Amino acid sequence: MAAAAAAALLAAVVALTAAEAALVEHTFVVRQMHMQHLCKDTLVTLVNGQFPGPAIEATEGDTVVVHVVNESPYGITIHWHGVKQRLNCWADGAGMVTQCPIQPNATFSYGFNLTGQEGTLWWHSHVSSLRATLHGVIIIRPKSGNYPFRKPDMDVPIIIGEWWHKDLTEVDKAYLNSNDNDPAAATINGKLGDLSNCSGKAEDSYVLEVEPGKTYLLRLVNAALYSEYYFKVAGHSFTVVASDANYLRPFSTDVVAVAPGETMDVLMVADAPPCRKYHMVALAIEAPEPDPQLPLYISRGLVRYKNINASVDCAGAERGAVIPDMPDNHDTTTTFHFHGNLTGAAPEHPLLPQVRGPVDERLYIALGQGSVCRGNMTSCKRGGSSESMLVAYMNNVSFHLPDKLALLEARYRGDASLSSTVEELPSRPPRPFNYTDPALIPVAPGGKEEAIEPTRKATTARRFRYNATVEVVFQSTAMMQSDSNPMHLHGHDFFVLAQGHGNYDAASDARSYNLVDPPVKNTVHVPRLGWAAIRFVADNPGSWFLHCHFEYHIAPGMATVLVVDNGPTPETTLPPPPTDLPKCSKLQEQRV
Ligand SMILES: *[C@@H]1O[C@H](CO)[C@@H](O)[C@H](O)[C@H]1NC(C)=O
Ligand SMILES: *[C@@H]1O[C@H](CO)[C@@H](O)[C@H](O)[C@H]1NC(C)=O
Ligand SMILES: *[C@@H]1O[C@H](CO)[C@@H](O)[C@H](O)[C@H]1NC(C)=O
Ligand SMILES: *[C@@H]1O[C@H](CO)[C@@H](O)[C@H](O)[C@H]1NC(C)=O
Ligand SMILES: *[C@@H]1O[C@H](CO)[C@@H](O)[C@H](O)[C@H]1NC(C)=O
Ligand SMILES: *[C@@H]1O[C@H](CO)[C@@H](O)[C@H](O)[C@H]1NC(C)=O
Ligand SMILES: *[C@@H]1O[C@H](CO)[C@@H](O)[C@H](O)[C@H]1NC(C)=O
Ligand SMILES: *[C@@H]1O[C@H](CO)[C@@H](O)[C@H](O)[C@H]1NC(C)=O
Ligand SMILES: *[C@@H]1O[C@H](CO)[C@@H](O)[C@H](O)[C@H]1NC(C)=O
Ligand SMILES: [Cu+2]
Repeated sequence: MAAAAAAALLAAVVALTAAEAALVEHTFVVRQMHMQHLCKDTLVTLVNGQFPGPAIEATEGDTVVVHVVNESPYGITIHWHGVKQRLNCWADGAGMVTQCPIQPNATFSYGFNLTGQEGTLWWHSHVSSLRATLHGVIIIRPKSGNYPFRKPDMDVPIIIGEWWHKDLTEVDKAYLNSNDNDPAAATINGKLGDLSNCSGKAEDSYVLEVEPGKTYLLRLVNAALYSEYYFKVAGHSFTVVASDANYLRPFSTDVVAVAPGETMDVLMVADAPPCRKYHMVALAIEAPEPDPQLPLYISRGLVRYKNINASVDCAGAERGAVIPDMPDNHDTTTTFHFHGNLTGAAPEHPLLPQVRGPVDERLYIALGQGSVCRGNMTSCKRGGSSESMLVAYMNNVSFHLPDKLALLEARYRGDASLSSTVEELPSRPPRPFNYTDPALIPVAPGGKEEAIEPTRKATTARRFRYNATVEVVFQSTAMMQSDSNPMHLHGHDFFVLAQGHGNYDAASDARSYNLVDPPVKNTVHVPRLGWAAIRFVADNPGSWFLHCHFEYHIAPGMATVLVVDNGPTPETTLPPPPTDLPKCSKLQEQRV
C-alpha cells in the first residue's frame, strides 16, 4: 500500500520535471540504538542511526517524499515543522490531530511541496517526547540562487538539543508525578561538548572549521524539549537574516536567542585573528526564582581556522580558545529585545505577504498552569498537594488528545462520537485575573494562586471559516511558574505584530502594532510575564495544532486545534486522505 502510494507520488513528480521542480526523496528508518554519554549506556530512538537525524536539503518549489520505516517499538509520526502543507493537512504528522501513529513494523510515506518558503525549517516526531532524538534540519535554498543578502560560502546547520538519560516515553507521563524529569545535558549538533564529562573524560565538542574571510550561513534550530537558548561565538558577530523560513530585515548582534520550535538564520564572517580558536556556546535560559530551578545547561563547541595564509605566522599565538561572554542564564530581557528586533523583509521581498485587515476573529489566550484532582475526586487539596495534579492550559482548559481516532479524520468522516466531545476553545479567559502578578508563582498551601488553580481537561478546538483574518493575543501568566511560551501554529505562518511586558491592554497596546513590516513566523516567543500579538489568514483547510513548544507545557495540555473550513471551490478544499493513512491501534504511544 505504502509502495503504491509512493509510486503514484513518484509518477506525479516525474510529470513535474518540466516545471523544474525536483524530487527530494529520503528513507527514514526509525530504530532503537545504544549510545554512550556521560559514562552511561542509553537506548535511544533514531532515524538512520543519526543524532541529530538526516538533513533534508531542497530548493524552493521542490517536492519532498520521505518513506518512514518504523522499526521501533513505538507508534511514530513525523511533523514537518513550518512546512505550510497547503491543502495537504494529512501530511502534517501531528499525532492524533492529523493522523494516528505509524505502528511498529509499518511504513508510511509523507509527500509535500516546499512552495513559497526559503530558509531553515526542521522535522521532528510528534508523539510524546521522542522528538528529543528524532529530529533534523530542513534547508530550503532559493531556486534562482539569489539571496536577499550576501551569498554565503557555506551552510552550517546548528541544531541545539538535549541529551536525556531518561526513557523518553516516560518523560511525558512523569509530569503527572512531578518526578525528577530533567535532561542530562545540552547539545550542539548532537555533541555535549567539553564542559560535560564523567570521570574527568570530556565529551566531544562540535567543531566548525572556517576559512579566513569566508561567510557562513549558520542555520540555528532549537530542537530542545525544555529551554530557550542564547548562542554566541567568541570573537565573531552575526547578521540575522531569516527566521522560520521567512526573510528578515537584516540586523547585527553578537548574541542570538532561539526558543524551542524557532529557527534563526545568521551570517557569520570568519574575520577574527585566524591563529586562535574560538568557543561557540549554547546556554539555556530559565526564569529566576521563585520558579523551580534546573541545573545550568550549557554546550560548548569550537570554531577553528583552516587554510590560513602562509604569510601569517601563528608561532606566537595563544593556544587556549577564546571564551564568549554569555548573558546570565536568568536574563530574560536580552531574549525579549532580540525578538523585538525582528522585522520582516516585506514589502521588498516577493515571498512575504502583506498584513491584512480588518480582523474577523479575535482570541485572547492566557497560558499558564493549574491543577486537576487525581483519581475520581471532585474536590481535592491544591497548592502542591499530592491529591491534585499539575496541568498546563489555554484559557483554563488543559488540552486532552483523543486516543481512538485523529481529529482531522473524525471531522472528515463526520464521526460524531469523537466530534461531539470536542469543546470550543474560549475566546478569552473565562475569569480574568491579574495574569502577571508574580505573587501567583510559588506553589504552596495557602499561596495566592491556590484560589484560581482549579482547571479541567477537555479536547478543545476553534473553527474558522475559510479566508477569515484571525488575530490572537497570547498572554503568558505567572500561574504556578513564569516561563515564556514559544507558541507554534501548524499549517500557517503568521505576522508577529507586537510584544510587551505585563497584562495586555487592548486600548493602548494595539497602538504599538507593526502593520508595516512585522516578521513572519510559525513560532512566536511570548515573553515571560508578557504578551505577544499575531495575525494570520485562515486559508488552509484542515485541523491544525496550536501549542507551546516546551514539552513540560504541551504534554500537560497547553494546546488546542484550529479548524479551518473548506473554501467554496475545489482549489480551496482539502482532498481526501491517502488510502494508506495509518490506522490507530492499541499499540500507539499514548499521551497523558
Ligand atoms: C516487528 O518485526 C520483527 C521482525 O520480524 C519482530 O521480531 C517484532 O516482534 C515485530 N514487532 C511488532 C510490534 O510486531
Ligand atoms: C505539489 O505541487 C504540484 C505542482 O503544483 C501539485 O501537482 C501537487 O499536487 C503538489 N503536491 C502536494 C502534496 O501538495
Ligand atoms: C568535569 O566536570 C566537573 C563538573 O562540571 C568539573 O568541575 C571538572 O573540571 C571537569 N573535568 C574535566 C577534566 O573537564
Ligand atoms: C596572503 O597574504 C598576502 C599578503 O597579505 C596576500 O597578498 C595574498 O593574497 C594572501 N593569499 C591568500 C590566499 O589569501
Ligand atoms: C533591539 O535591541 C536593542 C539592543 O538589545 C534594544 O535596546 C532595543 O530595545 C531592541 N528593540 C526592540 C524593539 O525591542
Ligand atoms: C473511578 O471510579 C470508577 C467507578 O467507581 C472506578 O472503576 C475507577 O477505578 C476509579 N478510577 C480511579 C483512578 O480511581
Ligand atoms: C497586578 O500585579 C502587579 C504585581 O504585583 C501589580 O503591580 C499590579 O498593580 C496588579 N494589577 C492589578 C490591576 O491589580
Ligand atoms: C477554571 O475552570 C475550573 C473548572 O471548570 C473552574 O472551577 C475555575 O473557576 C476556573 N478558573 C478560572 C480562573 O477561570
Ligand atoms: C479573502 O478575503 C479577502 C479580504 O476580505 C478578499 O479580498 C478576498 O477576495 C477573499 N478571497 C477568497 C478566495 O475568498
Ligand atoms: Cu509554554
